[in-house]
Amino acid sequence: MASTKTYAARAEGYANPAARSLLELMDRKKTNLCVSVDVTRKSSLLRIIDAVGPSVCLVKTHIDIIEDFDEDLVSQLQHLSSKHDFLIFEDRKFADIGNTVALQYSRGVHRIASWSHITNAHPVPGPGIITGLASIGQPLGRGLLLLAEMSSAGTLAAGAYTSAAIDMARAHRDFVIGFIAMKRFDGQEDFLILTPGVGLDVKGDGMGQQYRTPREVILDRGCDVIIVGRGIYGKGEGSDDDVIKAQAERYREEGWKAYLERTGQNIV
Ligand code: 5BU
Repeated sequence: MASTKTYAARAEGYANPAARSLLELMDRKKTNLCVSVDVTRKSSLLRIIDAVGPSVCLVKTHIDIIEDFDEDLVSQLQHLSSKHDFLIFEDRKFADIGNTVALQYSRGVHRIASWSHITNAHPVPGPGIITGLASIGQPLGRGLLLLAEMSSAGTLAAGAYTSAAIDMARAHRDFVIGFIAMKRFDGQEDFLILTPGVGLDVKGDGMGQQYRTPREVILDRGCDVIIVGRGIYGKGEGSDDDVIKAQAERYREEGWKAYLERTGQNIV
């Protein structure tokens, strides 16, 4: 059962380099926290990432909301990734035919595949979306997550749609490393489950987002990585660094405690 095995033990089961690196570094850094940084200025993005860096395994970006994006931002992001030992996840949510997503992933101003270790896609177009993204990402050692479920109220990604997403992933295990989902699914294969909609202080945002605690997500639902945004950086372009650092550590501790309990490693 993937949910009771340690991250380190599961790393060995993955041929995909991004999945392997992620699990190894989660074990090494003792963190299952991904911080999602949804700010619009390059300076805010880099400041927040530098502040949360010691606490995270993964930093999630929406690069298309940055108003002053440039090549230097990518260099600095890569520098922070080495400095603090975390991977980068561009939450691009690709959703087109294979040929188009291959271009969106590799070209344009953002050239996502060149710097993002992990990205994600909606299964809605069918398996061609995986073939298209894999043609670019696989030679670079990248990994893909499929959106099997979403955290927002009223999501259509449920039931038969979710089952079809799992089947698509099973057929492409070399490149599809897991899911964005709200719970672990039964099955023989080990997939990574990354889960947004995590907050300790509020239940929603008035725009459909629904929050659960790290404990509910990691311990009760068997997910692997908690994705936390505003619960850590606050509002707008972000709180002060010391507040952000303290919040990141608070979520890291909660997530890690739940993982230790799940895997029977809790120190009494
Ligand atoms: P928040 O500030 O913790 O609510 O941010 C959550 C982030 O996760 C945000 O970047 C969303 O785009 C992203 N997200 C989500 O909230 N729910 C989903 O189902 C998916 C992504 Br997929």
